[in-house]
Amino acid sequence: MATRLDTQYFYPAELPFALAKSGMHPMAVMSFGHTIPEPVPCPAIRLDLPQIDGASLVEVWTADKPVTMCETAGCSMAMTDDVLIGSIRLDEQSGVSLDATTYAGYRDLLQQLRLLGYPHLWRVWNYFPRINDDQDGLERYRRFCVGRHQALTESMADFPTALPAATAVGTRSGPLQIVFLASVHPATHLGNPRQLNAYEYPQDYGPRSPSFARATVTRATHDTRLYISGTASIVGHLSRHAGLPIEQTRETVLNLRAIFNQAKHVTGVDFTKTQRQAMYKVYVRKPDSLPDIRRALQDSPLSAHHLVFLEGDLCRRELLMEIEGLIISESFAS
Ligand code: 3EB
Repeated sequence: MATRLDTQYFYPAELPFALAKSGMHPMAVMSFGHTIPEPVPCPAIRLDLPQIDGASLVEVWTADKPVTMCETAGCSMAMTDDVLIGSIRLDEQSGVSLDATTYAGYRDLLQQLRLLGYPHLWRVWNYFPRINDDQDGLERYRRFCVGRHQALTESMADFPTALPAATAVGTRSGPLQIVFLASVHPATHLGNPRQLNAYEYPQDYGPRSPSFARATVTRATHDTRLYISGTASIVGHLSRHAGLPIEQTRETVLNLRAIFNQAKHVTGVDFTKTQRQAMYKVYVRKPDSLPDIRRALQDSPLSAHHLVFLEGDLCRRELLMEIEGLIISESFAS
């Protein structure tokens, strides 16, 4: 039987109790802008991305089967017999460019996944500070894309079609952190018909294109999951509505709808009708645009679901917000 993964949110004070619950096998704990009470029995991912919509929460990933931990080559990983969650932290050394640091991180994590037998990347989250700053004549996000592209083209079979859904968001401080979900089983990666594939962006956006898919669908015994990448106000390859948070939010919702349609078209699952759980993270560049973004979301299908609002920088200067999602369906994809 495939592992049943669960993703839940807790208040930090509840964490020791939640992690000790019988039948819960913790795989990862993620915190946003505050500290996680020590100790935790699994990889702990601490992100300086302040939660801006109220009491801070901790995200906990668990499995319904025993979990094995593994720490090696800077990777901190938790795995069952079919899925693996890991994170790698890379402190940036002075004089070393972000593309070199990113390349080394991706190379090491891909090697670990191959050695351990979980070669299929399902979902990746990338976090690092000063994402829009210039480093030696090239924006740090663009340097990150160069290093990621180099490592993935070198060692990923079926590049670019096997690229997974991803997020890349700028933190206020901290190392480069790459969080990854991988499996012994392949997944299905989707494009968004309203947007050019990011891996086909023209060079106007940097010397190497961003290596990710718009969404990834995974199938297991218990459910089918749609992991939606960080999705912003981009149509084709052009940013829309510079400086306008309400309009950017509406455009982003149109992009999310298009991904739901594409998922139905490709997998046969209507995630809008069969969802058991839906969770969204809304990354907001400037906290003062939160009321506008919230209002724009009130008229959208997202308003019925669990939303977490985090302050973070986006990978194009004009983008003010971005939304990622995880939608779990009761149905089985064909
Ligand atoms: C975009 O669509 C917006 O580089 O991994 C969104 C999600 C974005 C992931 C990444 C970038 C990434 O191009 C930016």
